[in-house]
Amino acid sequence: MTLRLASAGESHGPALVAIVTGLPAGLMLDREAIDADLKRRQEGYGRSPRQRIEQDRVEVLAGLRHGRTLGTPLALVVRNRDHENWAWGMSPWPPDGEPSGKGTKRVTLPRPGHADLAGVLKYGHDDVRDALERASARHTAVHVAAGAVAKSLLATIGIEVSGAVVDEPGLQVRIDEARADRDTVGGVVEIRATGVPPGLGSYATKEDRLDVRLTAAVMGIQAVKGVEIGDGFGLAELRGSQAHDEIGPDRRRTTNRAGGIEAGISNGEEIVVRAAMKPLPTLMRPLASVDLETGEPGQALVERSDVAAVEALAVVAEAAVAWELAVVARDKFGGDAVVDFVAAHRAYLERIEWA
Ligand code: EPS
Repeated sequence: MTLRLASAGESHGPALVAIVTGLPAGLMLDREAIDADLKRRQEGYGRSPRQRIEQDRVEVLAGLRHGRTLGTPLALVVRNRDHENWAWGMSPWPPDGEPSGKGTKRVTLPRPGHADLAGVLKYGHDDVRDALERASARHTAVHVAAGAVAKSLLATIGIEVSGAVVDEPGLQVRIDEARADRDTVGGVVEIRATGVPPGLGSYATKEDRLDVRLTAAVMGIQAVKGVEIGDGFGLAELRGSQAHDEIGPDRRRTTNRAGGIEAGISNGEEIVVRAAMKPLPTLMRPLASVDLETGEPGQALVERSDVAAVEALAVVAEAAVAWELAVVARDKFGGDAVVDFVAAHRAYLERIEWA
């Protein structure tokens, strides 16, 4: 049974939605745990005033009864509370009445670093808003909700995933300084997964490789420009004798430079994924751009924005890693009911004699 996720939603549209298929029946979901992850994503120093408007909560429209999955598609919704201020500008249907609220004026000044310019060229839009709304990181909210569902599934087989900003004592000061300069900053996050048995993912095809799946998922998050597994780029500077993790008599490693993945397969050690986030592209002191309507030089669109969202990235990347691990775990252990999934995992650990 393949676990799949499809999502839709614009930043200031009515809602963000996700459909999850391939979950086993009988998985208990905890609404508070999902909402706690949504809250964590909204917190963090340096976020935009938008976060005072949104209070993200998950709604479930299908696939769940009394907190237990039915083995049918799970439909998740996170509403955009800000939509009421954009009801005319972001109306899915031609709006009634005179233009009012936000998003009524055409945007023609693309921001360097955002989807704006390539987006309008590619899709033939004449309003940059038509590109930026979906490219916005707002829709990561519903992916965090799906990631929380994935974490519930992984918990049944003892896998835990957690993300954090890589220890940077000066981050708050860096954010304050950037805000004072009307600028933005990025940062680095690290995701760790414990309890992953050897044998998730495969060297058989490129698509099956766990490192391909994890790096693609994390690279797919807005503003991520680099992803590494384990010691990643640092390994290039070492000799083989220093770079690899030797195998002890218990088949465990004394080091974990590979970040828990060798040849595209988990090796039983902690999985470690790191991601670098670029400084966010919406600047209060805008960069040079061109007016797409007049062809005149101009300054990029200035919108309310985050100064930094690196703490949010830690939560979003945690969800992405959890999601991919859940996909490969579903591929390996299958099962229509969660008890079948758990039993297949137990039988596998017994076969490989892995405690
Ligand atoms: C974003 C721009 C800002 C952020 C948004 C991501 O949106 P707004 O223009 O409404 O202030 O706040 O992030 C979120 C809304 C969120 O919930 O994370 C962008 O351009 O990517």
